[in-house]
Amino acid sequence: MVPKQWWKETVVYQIYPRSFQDSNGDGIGDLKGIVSRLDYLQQLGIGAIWLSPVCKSPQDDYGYDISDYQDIDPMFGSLEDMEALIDEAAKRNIRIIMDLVLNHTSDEHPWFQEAKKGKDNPYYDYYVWRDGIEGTPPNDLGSTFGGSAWEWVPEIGQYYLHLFSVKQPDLNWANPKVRQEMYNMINWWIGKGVGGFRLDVIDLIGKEPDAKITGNGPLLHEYIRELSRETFQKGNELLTVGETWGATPDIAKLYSNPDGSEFSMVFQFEHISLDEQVGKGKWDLKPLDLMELKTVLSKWQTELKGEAWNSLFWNNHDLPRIVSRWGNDGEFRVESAKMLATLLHGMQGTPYIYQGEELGMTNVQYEIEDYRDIELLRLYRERIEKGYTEQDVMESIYAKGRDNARTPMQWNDSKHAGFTTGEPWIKVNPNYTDIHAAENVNNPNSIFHYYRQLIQLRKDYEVIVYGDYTLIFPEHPDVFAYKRTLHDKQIIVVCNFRGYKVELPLQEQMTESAKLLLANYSDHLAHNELRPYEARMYLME
Ligand code: TEU
Ligand code: CA
Repeated sequence: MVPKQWWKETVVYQIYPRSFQDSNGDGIGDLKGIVSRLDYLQQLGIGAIWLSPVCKSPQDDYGYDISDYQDIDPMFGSLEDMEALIDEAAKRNIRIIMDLVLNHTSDEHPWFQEAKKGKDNPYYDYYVWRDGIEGTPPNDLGSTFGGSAWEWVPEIGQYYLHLFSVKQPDLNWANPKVRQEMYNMINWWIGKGVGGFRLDVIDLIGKEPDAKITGNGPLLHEYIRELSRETFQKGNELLTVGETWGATPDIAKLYSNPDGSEFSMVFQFEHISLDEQVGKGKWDLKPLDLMELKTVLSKWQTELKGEAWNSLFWNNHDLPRIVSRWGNDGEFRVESAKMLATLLHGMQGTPYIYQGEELGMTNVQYEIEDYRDIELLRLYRERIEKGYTEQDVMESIYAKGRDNARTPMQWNDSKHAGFTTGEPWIKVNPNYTDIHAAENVNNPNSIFHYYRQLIQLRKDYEVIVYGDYTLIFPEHPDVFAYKRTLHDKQIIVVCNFRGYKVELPLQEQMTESAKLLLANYSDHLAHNELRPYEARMYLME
């Protein structure tokens, strides 16, 4: 019996399979490798694994370009390996969340191979085709990965839309046949026993390209409600999380309406964009303003309360590693990694841990030829051609390149960090000799055990799951602090975001009964000051 809304009380771990654990020495992570690491994840205490795509794919966008939704790419294993993973995870009370890429397929998907044979082909309308205008694209819609979002196909005499790479043609969700194909495929996976789905760029399926509308299109929620009715609601308490870059709290109340009509929750990215120059996108940086972070995260905590459900994350396979981004990956790497974890895991919502975050894995600085991601390699070419200096471009790549998250998981200090016995598809971060799982698991004061304790506290104290959120010390320029209240219990979380000691009149918020639940310094000074990146969680009852 699956507990009702179990997904509110669990912590999800994201695996990027290609970089997690290789089992056959080809340098690429695979499903059997994941099975071999389930005991490690069970020890951490997580209840679900979000698996980045493992379906058949030419790997142009490393699996987010799918050519067969109902088969596993041989580089990751077989359908039997997938079924074994689902079963072995279930034995450890861990559910598998599949990554569904419904907005686009690979151009090597049979549907697209058929579609481009001619306008009279039954699959032509599975995709978005438009006439050009005097030999130019229909409009100036751009691809996320650079260049035009329109690609000319001479055999058809038209352009097709691709909001991502040219090898990722957008599906035409206005076509009921496309929607039904997707529903059939999802129900097939539900039948395999998956515990839920992550929906890749799902806010784009309502696009209206002629009006240059991509996210939050007029029919978006109609499509999502049909999708949910035809699939998720037929499953057994599935965790469904939509990736919605353009979500606001009001839109999120539709996406994660408690009536279950759409998703369990969404990934919103407002906090993730706070160190980007306004209107300039991810590559042009500005320092994080802590007051903005406090305002944004508090807004999402308070505005969704009782009406929708938050996801909580710092990292994923597209984002730089948080300890390098907003912590300190040098002198205070361990303290700041624990501080950032405390801030997130004390909040209302379902926390997500990205592989290696629980070890304090850091960003990397490689030579351009050692990078693999289509997005950053295109940025490099484009900006060098535009005359940017190599140093400027590399600084952006070091800070925000997606490969920061995709270097292999660091298991131990043996060759290639125990990730593979072969040559890894991408270099292992050279700091693996100091930062790896074996050291963490054997060290009770490690970041791993700190995350394990945070996960356990969420299981032990329902005030962490269901308590009301209140920001405290809102004006403090260096500290992010809040309290959670449920009936007669209160949690207080205080986090120093700075690399120096700060004063904090904490006793104003404390009662005599205050009990320290967790701290990232083994000894504690007086209540009224916090050391560099110091974090504490108190219980009052
Ligand atoms: O990402 C959506 C997306 O827009 C991101 O690619 C984001 O814009 C970019 O990473 C910013 O640097 C999803 C997947 O998470 C991503 O891995 C895929 O590349 C993309 O969709 C296309 O499927
Ligand atoms: Ca392998």
